[in-house]
Amino acid sequence: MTKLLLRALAGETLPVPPIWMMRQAGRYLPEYRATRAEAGDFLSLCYNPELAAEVTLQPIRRYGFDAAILFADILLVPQALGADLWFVTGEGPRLSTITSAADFDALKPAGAIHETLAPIYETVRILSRELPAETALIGFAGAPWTVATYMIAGRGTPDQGPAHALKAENRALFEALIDRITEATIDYLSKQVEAGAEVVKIFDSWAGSLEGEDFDRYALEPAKRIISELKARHPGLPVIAFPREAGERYIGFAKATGADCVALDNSVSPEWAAEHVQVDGCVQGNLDPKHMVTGGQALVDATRRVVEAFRGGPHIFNLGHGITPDADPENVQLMIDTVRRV
Ligand code: 1CP
Repeated sequence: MTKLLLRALAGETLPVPPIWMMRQAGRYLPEYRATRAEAGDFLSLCYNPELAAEVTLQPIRRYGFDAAILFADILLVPQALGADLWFVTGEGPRLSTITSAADFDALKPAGAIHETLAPIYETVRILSRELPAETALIGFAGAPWTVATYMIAGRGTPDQGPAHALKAENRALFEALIDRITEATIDYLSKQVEAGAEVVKIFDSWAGSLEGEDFDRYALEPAKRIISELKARHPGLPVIAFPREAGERYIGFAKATGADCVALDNSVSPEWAAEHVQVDGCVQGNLDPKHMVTGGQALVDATRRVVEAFRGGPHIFNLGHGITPDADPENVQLMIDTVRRV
């Protein structure tokens, strides 16, 4: 096993950590903007296997990252389940909402998602042929809670209020939705693995708004179910879990869910995470993405601090969240050079 990312995920402590970046294919890159314009719009890009593979490869060519992440979106699963999905320029995603039993009953069964998602599997097949031999291919999906927050509200929300409200008012319906997304996610990720994904990552971007028992029931339990089913179908498959802003709940999350690696956001300090989370195995993270905008010595210092903090155990270098469209591509190169030279 020579790919650095797979070695770190297997628990190896490496002299230089493998590097990739959340949202590494994205609007901060002029070549991404050009391909997206060629595709017409964001969803057309996601469903065009040649162009989606092209934007996935762009940051690999430019920077030589150790991993590529499939270009797609977590909101394709709701669409494949029958929700309407569109993107409003300058604002973000919009979906038809799930607020009643009738809305839920109109959704398709989990097994019906592949008709819509077939082009995504084709993108994975193209990538597994075209990526350099040393680059690992990461497939992904949103975690059930995060996907549910968008399906219930019909958009991104600062506090996930509509999802918390449905959970309080109609728990049976809320849980039926979580279950449907969980089943669809297992099938979706499983097909990505069959098509050539070597690692999968589960993005629970809004895990931090679940408290107490809700965190266990709707962040931890669904992750555990997805991971155990995937590992039963694909023995040895490495899984990265990202319960963003879980704070203290990062502790023990990998053990409790069976994840091989926990991705850390930048609200926790790398020293704290090394002591409390990396003790259980590989961690990924967690440079503040703002450094990709501001650059300079502060970027170099913060990058070194992350590398130093996690040097004693298995680590995948990454940002604490996605790179933003206003980032400077030269700062990404400076980060990479700093990681590979410290
Ligand atoms: O205008 C554009 O070109 C669209 C911007 C964009 C991009 C580049 C969106 C819309 N999605 C993506 C791709 C994407 N999304 C990837 C591709 C791989 C890569 O990382 O390079 C991945 C892994 C995602 C995952 C994703 N989508 C998450 C989880 C990670 C996170 O950022 O917390 C979430 C929450 C989404 C929803 C979504 N899609 C797009 C936007 C702007 C959003 C956030 C919407 C909101 O909350 O308001």
